[in-house]
Amino acid sequence: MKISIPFNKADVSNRSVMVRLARQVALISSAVMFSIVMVIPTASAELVEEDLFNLGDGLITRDTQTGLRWLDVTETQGLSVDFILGDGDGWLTAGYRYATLAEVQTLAQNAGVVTFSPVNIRLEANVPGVSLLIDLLGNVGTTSLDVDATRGVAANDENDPPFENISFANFLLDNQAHAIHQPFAGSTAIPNIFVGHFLVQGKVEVSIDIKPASDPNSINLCNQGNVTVAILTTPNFDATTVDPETATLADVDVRTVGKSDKMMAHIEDVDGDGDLDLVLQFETVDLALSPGSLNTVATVKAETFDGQAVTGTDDIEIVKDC
Ligand SMILES: [Ca+2]
Ligand SMILES: [Ca+2]
Ligand SMILES: [Ca+2]
Ligand SMILES: [Ca+2]
Repeated sequence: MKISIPFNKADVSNRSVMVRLARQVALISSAVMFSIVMVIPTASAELVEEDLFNLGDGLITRDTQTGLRWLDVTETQGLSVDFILGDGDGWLTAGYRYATLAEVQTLAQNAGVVTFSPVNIRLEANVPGVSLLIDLLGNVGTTSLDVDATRGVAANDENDPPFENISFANFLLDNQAHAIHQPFAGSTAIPNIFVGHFLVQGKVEVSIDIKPASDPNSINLCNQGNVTVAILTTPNFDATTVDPETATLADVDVRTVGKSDKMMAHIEDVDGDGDLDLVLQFETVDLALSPGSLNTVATVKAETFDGQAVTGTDDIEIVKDC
């Protein structure tokens, strides 16, 4: 049976079906390896364009360094932030989320953008990374922008011919990269045809500090005590949203004590920068770590209370094994 689903932004139910199909199609696509390597800017990062709904649609850009899969911004063009966050079109159900500002910046760097201001990229058209991002993620731009307008993925602005631009207009709601191109004029509810959304699939990288206030992070595996790990709050991530019950360090759960198995986890501003961090204790002897060069980092894996996977790593030094 041939399944034909019209692409119509006004028809929410049809597009929701498309999103539900996306995972299946993505699996099929990756199975047949129908992907084109667009660029290899560095030895460690490749941006690979992949298909989502149909062979050759190129709607996904996979960053091999971060593991994130970026949805073309044109797929969410003209939608409001509230519509996306209300799971309109079913992107959230399909495992997509808003990228963080840091993730967008890393993507730009991996595309070869060398310098940009913290929020906006505004570079001349011949800058390779900007053109590449537009090639990969699509263009929700217009050719009649005001020169000073906040811009997104826009090419060949007729008012400003030397420039192609990618910028992140409104980092609303905890610095998530909601929008590219044109301001929302303060409303997340109003759709705007010049707005696309940076949606990604993949884990959130978080900052952690193993043994807060000590460096190097020496671990004596004979020690009967605990290793303390802080998940740090940053402008892009609120560590207090992490569910301690889901957290592991080197495959070990957070230590529990007492008759009621109370978790050794608490919230504290552990680095004294004014925001609250999550502090966790893990039993040292249980850690799945080995001495020598085998383990030079340790990884915390966890989920937020609303189910987003997060991961963070920090350097360690095993000083004694038992
Ligand atoms: Ca694409
Ligand atoms: Ca430390
Ligand atoms: Ca902080
Ligand atoms: Ca803090």
